[in-house]
Amino acid sequence: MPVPAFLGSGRISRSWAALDQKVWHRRSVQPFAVWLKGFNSDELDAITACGEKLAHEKATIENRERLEVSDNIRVTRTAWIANNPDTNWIYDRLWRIGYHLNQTSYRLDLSGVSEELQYTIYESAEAGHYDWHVDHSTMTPLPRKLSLVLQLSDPADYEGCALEIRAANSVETAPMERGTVIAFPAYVLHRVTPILKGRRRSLVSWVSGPLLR
Ligand SMILES: O=C(O)CCC(=O)C(=O)O
Ligand SMILES: [Fe+2]
Repeated sequence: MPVPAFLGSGRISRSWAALDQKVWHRRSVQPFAVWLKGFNSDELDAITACGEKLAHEKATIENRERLEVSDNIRVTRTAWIANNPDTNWIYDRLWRIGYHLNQTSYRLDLSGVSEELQYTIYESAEAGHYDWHVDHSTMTPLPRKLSLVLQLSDPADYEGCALEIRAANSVETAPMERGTVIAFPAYVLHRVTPILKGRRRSLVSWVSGPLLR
């Protein structure tokens, strides 16, 4: 899938203040921002090994301030990667990537990654998926402002299971290349379409900050 030119990754050579009004407008309305090759294959293997060692639980959704399993909305296995000296490098990298993408795209007021990282598994055997939802929630310790999704799987290892983000009048598919980080504001509607073949893994992280006002 061709990636639009404005979604390119790499070093930010100019500060956001230097963006002219047109460029700023184009960047601020994009439904998601992308950082290609955020992690190399050894690092992705290490994250996957770390996630595989954990106990995987059936994922829940939030309904009236309670967490519940709801198969018609979400069939996913999840585990939580805690922040410790062995895993801190993953938190650090995600924060740096999220920070830079936010500077050039959304300019939300962010303070850091304050929740554990969600290691996520979609299995074709159970038709894993996650229907339209937003990540913003009143139940998290701090407001989720920016969602980050790291593609841990090679797209050759599965079919379906596309991360789709709702734009104004269209639905956009996020890039699937292994190592890509996709960022979008936590109140933006998104979904993961049913997995048809194989297994897909992702790492989801939320960057939080002061209350929206
Ligand atoms: O796995 C993905 O691509 C996204 C998952 C997601 O939206 C979530 O867990 O909130
Ligand atoms: Fe989500």
